Amino acid sequence: MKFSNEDLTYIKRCFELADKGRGFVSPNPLVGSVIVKDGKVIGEGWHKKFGGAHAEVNAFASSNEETKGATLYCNLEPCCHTNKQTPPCVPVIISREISRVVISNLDPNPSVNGSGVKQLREAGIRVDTGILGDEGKEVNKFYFKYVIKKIPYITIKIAQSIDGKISTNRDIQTWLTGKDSVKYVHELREKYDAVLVGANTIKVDDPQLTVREVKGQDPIRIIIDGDLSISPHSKIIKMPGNEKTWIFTAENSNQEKIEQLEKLGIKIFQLPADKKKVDLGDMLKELGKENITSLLVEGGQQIFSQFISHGLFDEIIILQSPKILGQGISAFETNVLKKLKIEETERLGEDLKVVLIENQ
Ligand code: AOF
Ligand code: ZN
Repeated sequence: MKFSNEDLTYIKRCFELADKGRGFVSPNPLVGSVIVKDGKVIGEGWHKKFGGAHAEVNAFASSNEETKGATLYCNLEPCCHTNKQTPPCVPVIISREISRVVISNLDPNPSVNGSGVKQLREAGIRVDTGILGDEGKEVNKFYFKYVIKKIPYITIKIAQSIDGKISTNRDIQTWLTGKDSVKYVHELREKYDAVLVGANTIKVDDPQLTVREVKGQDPIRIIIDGDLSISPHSKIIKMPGNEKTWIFTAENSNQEKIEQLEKLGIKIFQLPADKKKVDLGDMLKELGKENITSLLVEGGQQIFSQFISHGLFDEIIILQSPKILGQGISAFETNVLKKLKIEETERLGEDLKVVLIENQ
Protein backbone atom coordinates (compact mmCIF):
# COMPACT_ATOMS: atom_id res chain seq x y z
CA MET A 1 0.00 0.00 0.00
CA LYS A 2 1.16 3.52 -0.73
CA PHE A 3 1.07 5.78 2.29
CA SER A 4 0.41 9.52 2.12
CA ASN A 5 2.92 12.17 3.21
CA GLU A 6 0.67 12.85 6.17
CA ASP A 7 0.91 9.18 7.21
CA LEU A 8 4.71 9.29 6.89
CA THR A 9 4.94 12.45 9.00
CA TYR A 10 2.86 11.00 11.85
CA ILE A 11 4.61 7.65 11.92
CA LYS A 12 7.99 9.42 12.05
CA ARG A 13 6.63 11.36 15.02
CA CYS A 14 5.76 7.97 16.60
CA PHE A 15 9.43 6.93 16.26
CA GLU A 16 10.52 10.17 17.94
CA LEU A 17 8.07 9.67 20.78
CA ALA A 18 9.01 5.98 21.11
CA ASP A 19 12.66 6.92 21.57
CA LYS A 20 11.85 8.96 24.68
CA GLY A 21 11.29 5.64 26.47
CA ARG A 22 14.81 4.39 25.72
CA GLY A 23 16.55 3.26 28.89
CA PHE A 24 13.29 2.91 30.85
CA VAL A 25 11.11 0.30 29.14
CA SER A 26 13.36 -2.71 28.53
CA PRO A 27 12.52 -5.59 28.05
CA ASN A 28 9.42 -4.00 26.51
CA PRO A 29 9.58 -2.36 23.07
CA LEU A 30 9.91 1.37 22.33
CA VAL A 31 6.47 2.53 21.27
CA GLY A 32 5.04 5.93 20.33
CA SER A 33 1.51 6.81 19.27
CA VAL A 34 -0.21 9.81 17.65
CA ILE A 35 -3.98 10.38 17.28
CA VAL A 36 -5.07 12.54 14.36
CA LYS A 37 -8.55 13.88 13.59
CA ASP A 38 -9.50 16.10 10.64
CA GLY A 39 -5.83 16.70 9.87
CA LYS A 40 -5.07 17.81 13.45
CA VAL A 41 -3.05 16.00 16.13
CA ILE A 42 -5.37 15.52 19.10
CA GLY A 43 -3.23 13.18 21.20
CA GLU A 44 0.33 11.91 21.61
CA GLY A 45 1.87 9.38 23.93
CA TRP A 46 4.69 6.93 24.42
CA HIS A 47 5.52 3.94 26.60
CA LYS A 48 7.35 5.70 29.41
CA LYS A 49 8.45 2.95 31.72
CA PHE A 50 8.35 -0.81 32.11
CA GLY A 51 5.12 -1.86 33.79
CA GLY A 52 3.52 1.50 32.99
CA ALA A 53 0.77 2.46 30.55
CA HIS A 54 1.30 1.72 26.87
CA ALA A 55 1.84 4.37 24.18
CA GLU A 56 -1.74 4.23 22.87
CA VAL A 57 -3.25 4.56 26.35
CA ASN A 58 -1.00 7.55 27.07
CA ALA A 59 -2.00 9.13 23.73
CA PHE A 60 -5.68 8.84 24.68
CA ALA A 61 -4.96 10.20 28.15
CA SER A 62 -3.16 13.25 26.69
CA SER A 63 -6.34 14.75 25.22
CA ASN A 64 -9.96 15.51 26.11
CA GLU A 65 -11.09 15.60 22.48
CA GLU A 66 -13.63 13.24 20.98
CA THR A 67 -11.69 10.40 19.32
CA LYS A 68 -14.59 8.96 17.32
CA GLY A 69 -13.56 8.64 13.67
CA ALA A 70 -9.91 9.54 14.33
CA THR A 71 -6.79 7.77 13.00
CA LEU A 72 -4.36 6.24 15.48
CA TYR A 73 -0.71 5.90 14.46
CA CYS A 74 1.56 3.54 16.36
CA ASN A 75 4.96 2.13 15.37
CA LEU A 76 4.04 -1.29 16.84
CA GLU A 77 0.91 -3.40 16.55
CA PRO A 78 -1.37 -2.69 19.55
CA CYS A 79 -1.36 -5.47 22.13
CA CYS A 80 -4.35 -7.74 22.68
CA HIS A 81 -3.07 -10.20 25.28
CA THR A 82 -3.80 -10.42 28.98
CA ASN A 83 -1.95 -11.88 32.00
CA LYS A 84 0.62 -9.10 31.88
CA GLN A 85 1.41 -5.82 33.64
CA THR A 86 -1.25 -3.66 31.96
CA PRO A 87 -4.63 -4.27 30.25
CA PRO A 88 -4.54 -4.77 26.45
CA CYS A 89 -4.73 -1.73 24.14
CA VAL A 90 -6.98 -3.16 21.39
CA PRO A 91 -10.22 -2.99 23.45
CA VAL A 92 -9.37 0.63 24.39
CA ILE A 93 -8.91 1.57 20.71
CA ILE A 94 -12.21 -0.11 19.83
CA SER A 95 -14.11 1.58 22.66
CA ARG A 96 -12.74 5.00 21.66
CA GLU A 97 -14.28 4.44 18.20
CA ILE A 98 -11.06 4.98 16.23
CA SER A 99 -11.78 4.37 12.54
CA ARG A 100 -8.27 3.72 11.18
CA VAL A 101 -5.05 2.36 12.71
CA VAL A 102 -1.67 2.75 10.97
CA ILE A 103 1.31 0.71 12.19
CA SER A 104 4.89 0.01 11.09
CA ASN A 105 5.45 -3.46 12.50
CA LEU A 106 3.49 -6.41 13.78
CA ASP A 107 4.49 -7.20 17.35
CA PRO A 108 6.74 -10.30 17.11
CA ASN A 109 5.67 -11.31 20.62
CA PRO A 110 3.96 -14.70 19.96
CA SER A 111 1.04 -13.63 22.18
CA VAL A 112 0.28 -10.77 19.76
CA ASN A 113 1.89 -11.29 16.31
CA GLY A 114 -1.07 -10.40 14.08
CA SER A 115 -3.86 -11.06 16.58
CA GLY A 116 -4.03 -7.38 17.54
CA VAL A 117 -4.56 -6.39 13.89
CA LYS A 118 -7.09 -9.21 13.41
CA GLN A 119 -9.17 -8.11 16.40
CA LEU A 120 -9.16 -4.48 15.26
CA ARG A 121 -10.29 -5.49 11.76
CA GLU A 122 -12.99 -7.75 13.19
CA ALA A 123 -14.29 -4.67 15.02
CA GLY A 124 -14.60 -2.89 11.66
CA ILE A 125 -11.50 -0.72 12.01
CA ARG A 126 -9.33 -0.18 8.92
CA VAL A 127 -5.76 -1.24 9.72
CA ASP A 128 -2.82 -0.36 7.44
CA THR A 129 0.46 -2.08 8.28
CA GLY A 130 4.07 -1.84 7.13
CA ILE A 131 4.57 1.92 6.99
CA LEU A 132 8.35 2.59 7.28
CA GLY A 133 8.66 -1.03 8.41
CA ASP A 134 12.47 -1.13 8.16
CA GLU A 135 12.84 2.05 10.23
CA GLY A 136 10.42 0.58 12.78
CA LYS A 137 12.51 -2.58 13.02
CA GLU A 138 15.64 -0.47 13.50
CA VAL A 139 14.00 1.46 16.38
CA ASN A 140 13.15 -1.84 18.07
CA LYS A 141 16.08 -3.97 16.91
CA PHE A 142 16.87 -5.07 20.48
CA TYR A 143 13.26 -6.05 21.18
CA PHE A 144 12.83 -7.96 17.90
CA LYS A 145 15.95 -10.06 18.48
CA TYR A 146 15.16 -10.72 22.13
CA VAL A 147 11.48 -11.64 21.64
CA ILE A 148 12.20 -13.97 18.74
CA LYS A 149 15.49 -15.58 19.86
CA LYS A 150 15.18 -15.17 23.66
CA ILE A 151 18.77 -13.91 23.80
CA PRO A 152 20.03 -10.30 23.69
CA TYR A 153 20.95 -8.30 20.59
CA ILE A 154 24.75 -8.40 20.55
CA THR A 155 27.02 -5.56 19.45
CA ILE A 156 30.78 -6.04 19.52
CA LYS A 157 32.73 -2.81 19.88
CA ILE A 158 36.39 -2.90 18.90
CA ALA A 159 38.93 -0.05 18.96
CA GLN A 160 41.84 -0.80 16.66
CA SER A 161 44.93 0.75 15.11
CA ILE A 162 45.61 1.41 11.41
CA ASP A 163 47.43 -1.93 11.32
CA GLY A 164 44.42 -3.70 12.82
CA LYS A 165 45.79 -4.26 16.34
CA ILE A 166 43.85 -3.80 19.56
CA SER A 167 46.93 -3.72 21.82
CA THR A 168 50.68 -4.24 21.72
CA ASN A 169 50.54 -7.02 24.25
CA ARG A 170 47.87 -9.02 26.11
CA ASP A 171 49.13 -7.67 29.45
CA ILE A 172 49.51 -3.98 28.64
CA GLN A 173 46.79 -1.42 28.36
CA THR A 174 46.96 0.31 24.96
CA TRP A 175 44.86 3.44 24.51
CA LEU A 176 44.02 3.96 20.87
CA THR A 177 41.08 6.30 20.40
CA GLY A 178 40.48 10.01 21.07
CA LYS A 179 38.07 11.84 23.36
CA ASP A 180 35.18 11.96 20.87
CA SER A 181 35.23 8.16 20.72
CA VAL A 182 35.23 7.90 24.52
CA LYS A 183 32.08 10.04 24.66
CA TYR A 184 30.51 7.98 21.90
CA VAL A 185 31.23 4.75 23.81
CA HIS A 186 29.52 6.16 26.89
CA GLU A 187 26.51 7.13 24.75
CA LEU A 188 26.50 3.63 23.36
CA ARG A 189 26.67 2.01 26.83
CA GLU A 190 23.72 4.08 27.90
CA LYS A 191 21.59 2.50 25.15
CA TYR A 192 22.37 -1.09 26.14
CA ASP A 193 20.94 -3.17 28.97
CA ALA A 194 24.37 -4.68 29.66
CA VAL A 195 28.06 -4.37 28.75
CA LEU A 196 30.46 -7.31 28.88
CA VAL A 197 34.21 -7.80 29.26
CA GLY A 198 36.50 -10.70 30.04
CA ALA A 199 38.54 -11.06 33.23
CA ASN A 200 41.78 -10.15 31.44
CA THR A 201 40.36 -6.76 30.44
CA ILE A 202 39.50 -6.11 34.10
CA LYS A 203 43.08 -7.01 35.03
CA VAL A 204 44.81 -4.96 32.32
CA ASP A 205 42.47 -1.95 31.79
CA ASP A 206 40.71 -1.84 35.18
CA PRO A 207 37.58 -0.30 33.58
CA GLN A 208 34.45 1.00 35.35
CA LEU A 209 32.07 0.39 32.41
CA THR A 210 29.87 3.32 33.41
CA VAL A 211 28.41 6.24 31.44
CA ARG A 212 30.35 8.98 33.23
CA GLU A 213 30.75 11.15 30.09
CA VAL A 214 27.00 11.42 29.47
CA LYS A 215 23.79 11.72 31.46
CA GLY A 216 21.90 8.47 31.86
CA GLN A 217 21.73 5.11 33.51
CA ASP A 218 24.67 2.76 33.85
CA PRO A 219 24.15 -0.62 32.18
CA ILE A 220 24.56 -3.94 33.98
CA ARG A 221 28.28 -4.82 33.99
CA ILE A 222 29.02 -8.41 33.02
CA ILE A 223 32.38 -10.05 33.53
CA ILE A 224 33.27 -13.47 32.16
CA ASP A 225 35.73 -14.95 34.62
CA GLY A 226 35.99 -18.74 34.27
CA ASP A 227 38.27 -19.26 37.30
CA LEU A 228 37.35 -16.18 39.32
CA SER A 229 40.75 -14.59 38.94
CA ILE A 230 39.32 -11.07 39.40
CA SER A 231 41.20 -8.98 41.95
CA PRO A 232 39.15 -7.67 44.90
CA HIS A 233 41.00 -4.39 44.33
CA SER A 234 39.58 -3.87 40.83
CA LYS A 235 37.76 -0.56 40.41
CA ILE A 236 34.65 -2.41 39.26
CA ILE A 237 34.44 -4.22 42.61
CA LYS A 238 35.40 -1.31 44.82
CA MET A 239 33.08 1.27 43.26
CA PRO A 240 29.48 1.69 44.48
CA GLY A 241 26.62 -0.16 42.80
CA ASN A 242 27.75 -3.77 42.98
CA GLU A 243 24.20 -4.96 42.37
CA LYS A 244 24.85 -3.95 38.76
CA THR A 245 27.91 -6.21 38.50
CA TRP A 246 27.34 -9.80 37.40
CA ILE A 247 30.12 -12.39 37.07
CA PHE A 248 29.79 -15.53 34.97
CA THR A 249 32.11 -18.29 36.11
CA ALA A 250 32.62 -22.05 35.78
CA GLU A 251 30.34 -24.27 37.85
CA ASN A 252 33.21 -25.68 39.91
CA SER A 253 34.80 -22.31 40.78
CA ASN A 254 36.14 -21.60 44.23
CA GLN A 255 33.15 -21.47 46.60
CA GLU A 256 34.90 -19.25 49.12
CA LYS A 257 35.60 -16.59 46.47
CA ILE A 258 32.01 -16.82 45.27
CA GLU A 259 30.73 -16.19 48.79
CA GLN A 260 33.09 -13.22 49.27
CA LEU A 261 31.90 -11.60 46.04
CA GLU A 262 28.26 -12.31 46.81
CA LYS A 263 28.71 -10.64 50.21
CA LEU A 264 29.73 -7.49 48.32
CA GLY A 265 26.42 -7.58 46.46
CA ILE A 266 27.79 -9.00 43.20
CA LYS A 267 25.63 -11.55 41.41
CA ILE A 268 27.45 -14.75 40.46
CA PHE A 269 26.27 -17.14 37.76
CA GLN A 270 27.87 -20.58 37.62
CA LEU A 271 27.70 -22.28 34.24
CA PRO A 272 29.13 -25.39 32.57
CA ALA A 273 32.60 -24.65 31.22
CA ASP A 274 35.19 -26.33 29.07
CA LYS A 275 38.71 -25.78 30.49
CA LYS A 276 37.32 -22.88 32.56
CA LYS A 277 35.82 -21.25 29.46
CA VAL A 278 32.19 -20.44 30.18
CA ASP A 279 29.83 -21.58 27.41
CA LEU A 280 28.70 -18.37 25.72
CA GLY A 281 25.47 -19.93 24.40
CA ASP A 282 24.46 -20.86 27.96
CA MET A 283 25.43 -17.42 29.19
CA LEU A 284 23.31 -15.69 26.55
CA LYS A 285 20.30 -17.87 27.40
CA GLU A 286 20.78 -16.93 31.05
CA LEU A 287 20.89 -13.24 30.10
CA GLY A 288 17.66 -13.70 28.13
CA LYS A 289 16.03 -15.16 31.24
CA GLU A 290 17.23 -12.11 33.17
CA ASN A 291 15.44 -9.85 30.61
CA ILE A 292 18.67 -8.50 29.11
CA THR A 293 17.61 -7.51 25.58
CA SER A 294 20.87 -5.90 24.45
CA LEU A 295 24.54 -6.60 25.12
CA LEU A 296 27.59 -4.51 24.24
CA VAL A 297 30.74 -6.65 24.11
CA GLU A 298 33.77 -4.50 24.91
CA GLY A 299 36.70 -6.95 24.96
CA GLY A 300 39.29 -8.19 25.08
CA GLN A 301 40.80 -10.23 22.31
CA GLN A 302 39.80 -13.69 23.60
CA ILE A 303 36.24 -12.56 24.18
CA PHE A 304 36.06 -10.96 20.72
CA SER A 305 37.35 -14.07 19.02
CA GLN A 306 34.98 -16.38 20.94
CA PHE A 307 31.92 -14.29 20.07
CA ILE A 308 32.97 -13.74 16.47
CA SER A 309 34.04 -17.33 15.72
CA HIS A 310 30.69 -18.62 17.00
CA GLY A 311 28.80 -16.02 14.96
CA LEU A 312 27.39 -14.58 18.19
CA PHE A 313 26.85 -10.99 17.11
CA ASP A 314 24.36 -8.80 15.29
CA GLU A 315 26.63 -5.83 14.73
CA ILE A 316 30.32 -5.00 14.95
CA ILE A 317 31.35 -1.41 15.59
CA ILE A 318 34.98 -0.69 14.78
CA LEU A 319 36.50 2.49 16.16
CA GLN A 320 39.37 2.98 13.77
CA SER A 321 42.19 5.00 15.29
CA PRO A 322 44.85 6.68 13.13
CA LYS A 323 47.62 5.27 15.39
CA ILE A 324 50.11 2.68 14.17
CA LEU A 325 51.17 0.04 16.69
CA GLY A 326 53.60 -1.83 14.44
CA GLN A 327 53.13 -5.02 16.40
CA GLY A 328 50.55 -6.54 18.68
CA ILE A 329 47.40 -8.64 18.75
CA SER A 330 44.49 -8.48 16.30
CA ALA A 331 40.85 -8.49 17.34
CA PHE A 332 39.81 -11.11 14.82
CA GLU A 333 40.72 -12.95 11.64
CA THR A 334 40.25 -10.51 8.79
CA ASN A 335 38.42 -13.10 6.67
CA VAL A 336 35.41 -12.64 9.02
CA LEU A 337 35.00 -9.20 7.46
CA LYS A 338 34.27 -10.73 4.04
CA LYS A 339 30.89 -11.87 5.32
CA LEU A 340 29.96 -8.40 6.56
CA LYS A 341 28.83 -5.18 4.94
CA ILE A 342 29.29 -1.59 6.04
CA GLU A 343 26.06 -0.18 7.44
CA GLU A 344 27.33 3.21 8.56
CA THR A 345 30.49 5.31 8.84
CA GLU A 346 31.02 8.48 10.86
CA ARG A 347 33.96 10.65 11.86
CA LEU A 348 34.50 10.78 15.63
CA GLY A 349 37.20 13.47 15.93
CA GLU A 350 40.44 11.85 14.82
CA ASP A 351 38.82 8.37 14.65
CA LEU A 352 36.44 6.72 12.24
CA LYS A 353 33.43 4.71 13.39
CA VAL A 354 32.51 1.84 11.08
CA VAL A 355 29.36 -0.19 11.74
CA LEU A 356 29.33 -3.66 10.17
CA ILE A 357 26.41 -6.04 9.90
CA GLU A 358 25.90 -9.40 8.24
CA ASN A 359 25.68 -9.30 4.47
CA GLN A 360 22.39 -11.05 3.78
C1 AOF B 1 1.50 -1.82 22.78
N1 AOF B 1 1.90 -0.57 23.15
O1 AOF B 1 3.29 0.82 24.21
C2 AOF B 1 3.81 -1.48 24.24
C3 AOF B 1 3.41 -2.77 23.80
O2 AOF B 1 3.38 -6.09 30.52
P1 AOF B 1 2.75 -5.06 29.65
O3 AOF B 1 1.28 -4.87 29.87
O4 AOF B 1 3.48 -3.73 29.63
O5 AOF B 1 2.82 -5.62 28.13
C4 AOF B 1 4.05 -5.82 27.53
C5 AOF B 1 3.86 -6.37 26.13
O6 AOF B 1 3.02 -5.49 25.36
C6 AOF B 1 5.17 -6.45 25.34
O7 AOF B 1 5.80 -7.69 25.50
C7 AOF B 1 4.72 -6.22 23.92
O8 AOF B 1 4.18 -7.39 23.34
C8 AOF B 1 3.61 -5.22 24.10
N2 AOF B 1 4.14 -3.84 24.13
N3 AOF B 1 2.29 -2.89 23.06
O9 AOF B 1 0.43 -1.99 22.21
C9 AOF B 1 3.01 -0.35 23.86
N4 AOF B 1 4.90 -1.28 25.01
ZN1 ZN C 1 -0.60 -2.25 24.55
